[in-house]
Amino acid sequence: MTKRAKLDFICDLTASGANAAAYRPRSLDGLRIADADLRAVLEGSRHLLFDGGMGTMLQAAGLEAGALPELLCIDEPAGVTAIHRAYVEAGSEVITTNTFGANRLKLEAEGGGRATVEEVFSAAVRCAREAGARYVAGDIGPLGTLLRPLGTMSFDDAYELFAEEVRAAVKAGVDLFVIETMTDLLEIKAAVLAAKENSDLPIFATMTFEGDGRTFLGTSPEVAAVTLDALGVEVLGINCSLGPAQLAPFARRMVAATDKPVMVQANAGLPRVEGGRTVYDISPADYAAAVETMVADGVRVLGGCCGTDPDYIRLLDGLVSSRAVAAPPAPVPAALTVTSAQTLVSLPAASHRIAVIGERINPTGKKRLQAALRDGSMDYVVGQGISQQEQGADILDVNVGLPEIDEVAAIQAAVEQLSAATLLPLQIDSTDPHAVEAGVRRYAGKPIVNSVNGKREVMDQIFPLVAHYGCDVIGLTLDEDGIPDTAEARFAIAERIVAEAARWGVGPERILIDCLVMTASTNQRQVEQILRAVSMCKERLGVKCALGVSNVSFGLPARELLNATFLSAAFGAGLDAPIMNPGSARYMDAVRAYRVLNAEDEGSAGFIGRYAGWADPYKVPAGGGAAGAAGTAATAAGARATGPGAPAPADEGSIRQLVISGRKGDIAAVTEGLLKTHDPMELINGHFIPALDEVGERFDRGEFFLPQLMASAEAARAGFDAIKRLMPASDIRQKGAIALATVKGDIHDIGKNIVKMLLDNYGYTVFDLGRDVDPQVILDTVRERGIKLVGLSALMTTTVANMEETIELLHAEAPGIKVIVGGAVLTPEYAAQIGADYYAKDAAESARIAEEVFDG
Ligand code: B1M
Repeated sequence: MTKRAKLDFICDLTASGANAAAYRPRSLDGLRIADADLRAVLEGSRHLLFDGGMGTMLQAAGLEAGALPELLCIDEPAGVTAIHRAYVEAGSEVITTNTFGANRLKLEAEGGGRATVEEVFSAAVRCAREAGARYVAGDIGPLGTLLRPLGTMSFDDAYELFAEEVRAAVKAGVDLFVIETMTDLLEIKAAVLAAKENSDLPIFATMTFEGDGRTFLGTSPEVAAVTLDALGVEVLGINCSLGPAQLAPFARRMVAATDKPVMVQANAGLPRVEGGRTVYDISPADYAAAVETMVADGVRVLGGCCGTDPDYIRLLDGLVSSRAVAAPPAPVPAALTVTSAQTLVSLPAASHRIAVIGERINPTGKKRLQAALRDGSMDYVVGQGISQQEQGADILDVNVGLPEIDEVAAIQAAVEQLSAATLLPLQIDSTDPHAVEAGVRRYAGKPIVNSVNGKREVMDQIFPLVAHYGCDVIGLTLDEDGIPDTAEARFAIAERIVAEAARWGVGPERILIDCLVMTASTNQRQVEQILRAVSMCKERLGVKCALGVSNVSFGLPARELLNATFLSAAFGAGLDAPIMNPGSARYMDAVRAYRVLNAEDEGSAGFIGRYAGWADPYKVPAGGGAAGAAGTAATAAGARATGPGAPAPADEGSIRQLVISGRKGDIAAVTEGLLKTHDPMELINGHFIPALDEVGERFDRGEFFLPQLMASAEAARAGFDAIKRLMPASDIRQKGAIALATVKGDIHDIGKNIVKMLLDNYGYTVFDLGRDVDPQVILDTVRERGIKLVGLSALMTTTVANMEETIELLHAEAPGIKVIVGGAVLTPEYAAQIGADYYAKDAAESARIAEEVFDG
């Protein structure tokens, strides 16, 4: 039986303490490590040499890969073994099995179900062993399909596919795993957990970065290093995509972010197609020279990826022939680190830095949020996340616990959707360990768990989860006797929490102690005790401190004034992470001002940018007189407040804002309101499209990543749906039939859908063939329906070639057909060049052209 059969199973056993073994802190002693040399590698004192590319070698050997190269392990074992052997002879200590795509999905879809996962791994390991491999690495590549929310596959299904590979590899006798070429942090997390929970072998895990230093989904080398390290992999690093010289700066950044050994398997450069063959430009000598600098920078595990062959490996063997590491790298300075797939928040142990934890996603006392959670709607939760990000939060607390809802399901949905719509790391907040596990397990990043406390039962439930999933944790200073009154007694509980955490391998740098704020109206003398407790914990335990700030003012007037004053005092006592409403301009003023005084805002640049020209409500009027009255202050602060409760302003500006921030929940109502006074096409051309353009520009500048592009597209689509519902139907029907499609390889369909909406409205019968449409499907439709006019859309330079191919096919096979092309990437000249009959710059133009074709 596997260690993880089902989520409840793990949690329930953990709750009773019986499953502690499944969650024991990962250490080298608990692993099955082939020999002392491999152990030395994992300890960072020895180099290790992998092999190089497999695909290019298969081609060079004349082995026809057919549908899936992995099947060659069964069909052509001698050929695969010969390639492995060439690498062994060149010096490779690790041979990677030819199983990159050997998951059930691919074996069924592309391999025709000819072999099972077990059969492929068994044959692959046999090939590697027969070649004389010293160590055999079970190779696991991406599943080839996107995980939710970007794609359709669930985390749990991805996990199960990877677990099948892991079990098959273990049965076949691998010595370690190499999980590689991953671009999605959530997918690599599923693979790592599958390896960790279904084997006791070392895990090597690498991600693939683009030239801008981010993976396809926006993960940086630092985020990858911190998250994979926290998950417990033994070796982490980079593979594929670029040559070693281009990857060297990324490798350096990884080495600076983790104490684990770093591995790099670069390509022999970016692949180019020349005369129908894929070629790589970097020679073995140049490759080795670039790898040498990486070795000097602290990279410990070497090898090659696409385009490399035994000649490259032979030179790398020469580079690290003694295998002894020249000098141990300096340890990475301790810090509390929290990540999302795109963002790293780091609070160094050696200095005082502030991270604001947004508290608004918590149903306590919030009727709208409670109602949304009861309805199962996450739009409001996502809106709160986006607002807090815009207001300056660094981390989002996520609490969706209501007695009458399924909290496990709700937290999964909230985590999934917040990860898609915001860039901020999350803090999973629940008193139910099942909900905590459901949230942290499926989160693409290293979250904070809120919270553990000094109660034995709670520590037994929460620390195993924190250890297993590599999280940070908030420790509350309360225990079976409640919250103590004195600073000393609070400190004593914190000390117990830190000691228990150590048993689970969770060091003080991963802990935030919350000394629990009491209200000044009933416990006035406690405020000083709380601040003293913060100072004691900071100075003596080496932890960071969090506080829920606003409790201090319950029952008193001018709460924001008291809270902001307390916040400043708490910063002085050492508070690192206030849990607060970033929508309060007053609190954020205090945070930004403190960041200047704390030398955190270097050169006060952030402060000056924000406050230069600020109309200070307390400014003494010229000529003397009293300082601003409280009323003035409240008005001024209110004017700047962008609190989450504030309704979305119903003007054109808000369409732009709603699309850019990806709020699909509010956009329909705002659009409907504007349609009362605006022409639909004016809204589309004047507001929606410029907003999408701005999103595209931010994406270009690297300020936005794919999840945000997606969220904006969905918001725009929700607005267009509202326009479509309300657009007056045209009187004239059935003027002619038109087929519309976004061309093969391109999934952008917003523009095409607008064109369809307008042409429908002009009375044409539109056959919308969707997006990513094969030329043959368009031709078949044209023939079946006797269509005279086709509209093609393409938005990427890479898909214009497919547009040209479609036009050629239509003109050749359906004489007399007319083709209109459109899409932001096209120009009239280019349209003519690829053989289009018409170019439409926008939807209105396509209606004019249709009129010419049918009536003209
Ligand atoms: Co993508 N994307 N995107 N994207 N995306 C662009 C196009 C991009 C320019 C952004 C950028 O880098 N600045 C860039 C292309 C770069 C290039 O090749 N030159 C890009 C990229 C790179 C990508 C990905 C590769 C990102 C990645 O994964 N790393 C990926 C590609 C996936 C694929 O297609 N294989 C990708 C994915 C996505 C989302 C899924 C997240 C989403 C699309 C959602 C969807 O469409 N369902 C998306 C979005 C939203 C955009 C931007 C931001 C907006 C596109 C849009 O809808 N514009 C875009 C940046 C930009 O264009 N500013 C960008 C508004 C739309 C109304 O305009 O389609 O031009 P448009 O339509 C107009 C006219 O052109 C004309 O009428 C329309 C209405 O007036 N028209 C026709 C269009 N088709 C017509 C057909 C006709 C007539 C008129 O026939 C009769």
